[in-house]
Amino acid sequence: MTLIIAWDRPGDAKAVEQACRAAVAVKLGLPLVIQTRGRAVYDARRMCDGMVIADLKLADIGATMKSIVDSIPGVDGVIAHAFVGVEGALDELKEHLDSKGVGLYLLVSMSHPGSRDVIDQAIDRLFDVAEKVDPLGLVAPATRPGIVRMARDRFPDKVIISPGVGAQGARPGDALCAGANYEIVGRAITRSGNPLERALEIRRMQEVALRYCR
Ligand code: BMP
Repeated sequence: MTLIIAWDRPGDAKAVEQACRAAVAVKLGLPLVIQTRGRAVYDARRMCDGMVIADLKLADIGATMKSIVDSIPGVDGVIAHAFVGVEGALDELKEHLDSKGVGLYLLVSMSHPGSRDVIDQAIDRLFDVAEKVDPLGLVAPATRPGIVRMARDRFPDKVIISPGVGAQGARPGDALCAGANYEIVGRAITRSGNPLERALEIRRMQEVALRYCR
């Protein structure tokens, strides 16, 4: 399975419950985590069989990131920004998550055009950070497959997860063809009339794309 469902709004619970049958994981957005005061973690566990990743977009000193993580128990993975750097930040977070058996995903580039303003200009330095921290995986944008390809070339063994498919314009399979392991899809599924059917359709489109690009 190559699909991760992005669940960002409490009102999308029913859609997520249906669609997650076709997905390997559910990524919980920060608005959802805040609005449900963390209860979405338990709801996702109850509704879906796959992994639960909290997209907390951590970007702070180590002590604060650790305390944020501790306030959202029960997840399999969390997402943090690579740009905060290693010493006193991601080194402490990684050690803390390792002790809890929670996977770290480092975000090295974003799917919106403004990522080019600052983040993408420092992509090599962000890759250096990722190399030092040694996370379980990386977040890289499906909307810019060239960056996914760079990430895959530099990190042959990391799990790469890619948002931006559907509502943000990337096509199913664009990031997979560039080397991502999973594509993250939210609104294109949660706002469709038949979320499970749409998720299965996206998976079929991924398979077709992979057949032609590999
Ligand atoms: P959608 O498929 O509805 O555009 O949702 C994408 C999800 O991925 C949202 O939860 C968004 O916050 C997240 N995301 C993103 O779109 N771009 C990034 O660079 C990083 C993200 O986590």
